[in-house]
Amino acid sequence: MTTLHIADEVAAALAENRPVVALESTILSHGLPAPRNLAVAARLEEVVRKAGAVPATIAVLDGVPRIGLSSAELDRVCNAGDLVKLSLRDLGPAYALGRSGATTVASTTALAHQAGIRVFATGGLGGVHRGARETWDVSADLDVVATTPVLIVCSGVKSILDMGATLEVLETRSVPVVGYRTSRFPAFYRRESEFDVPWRVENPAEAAAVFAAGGRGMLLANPIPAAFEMEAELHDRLLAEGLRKLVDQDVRGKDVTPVLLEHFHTASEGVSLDANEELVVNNASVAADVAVELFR
Ligand code: PSU
Ligand code: MN
Repeated sequence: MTTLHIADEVAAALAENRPVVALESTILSHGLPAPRNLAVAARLEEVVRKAGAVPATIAVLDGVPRIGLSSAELDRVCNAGDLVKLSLRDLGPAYALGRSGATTVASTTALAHQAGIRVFATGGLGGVHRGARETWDVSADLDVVATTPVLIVCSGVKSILDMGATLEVLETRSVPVVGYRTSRFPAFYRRESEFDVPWRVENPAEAAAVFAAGGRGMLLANPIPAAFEMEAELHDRLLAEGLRKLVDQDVRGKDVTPVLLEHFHTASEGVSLDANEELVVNNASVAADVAVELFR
């Protein structure tokens, strides 16, 4: 199997048993427009460092899986425009064919685990898509979180998905879903969905203890900061429009999430961009606090 390239700073932290937080690259290359994505990437690394952990942004460049990116590499992920979206099944082809790509939650989680990283921060988890009864479109993210002992901090799943079905699959696959200072499952742009979470913790130490005790992957569901929550009315309108666009343009498979996000960003004139940035930054900060507690 292809060997990982682990950045010096990350390798040193792992060797010395210091906290590391993995970050994904698909939200940068396919989820946020340039030049905003690079600014977000820098902020994510900054908040992780400030909390006392080492950031490891993950991507595949010229067939090499990289754990921790230099600023030139981050720049390439954010600006190259030709990076493919790599889920876990795409890693072998990308390595063998020397391709460059951004990693999703599924592939980032798997690579983080392979590198020995236990905590990962992202925006929203992929899940069961609306209409999955016909399309069978269920993100590989769910499978990987069920089989990989990594703690994933996210703001729930986007309301573009079938949230109830996603939560049912997480239960079936024995994935603990734990609310961070909330009893409701967050809905990405919105702090709360109509669904409850089975467990809740109040601080990073409790989150770390739950993860350590369970010995398996878990979701720490952290709502978007209140000041950046999208108004329900705007959110519901954009969602309805976005879903219609998918049907009109016959968008399928791995293009669904990027097309919907793009619609939100342009149609909300940046409101959803601010929301997206702030929730991911907040997740990175909580993930770093939890990682620090894990190593205490
Ligand atoms: N959620 C977001 N922004 C994103 C994604 C999810 O808010 O960019 C990305 C993540 O990388 C996630 C992927 O793993 O979309 C899920 O894609 P799919 O549904 O095709 O598995
Ligand atoms: Mn899919």
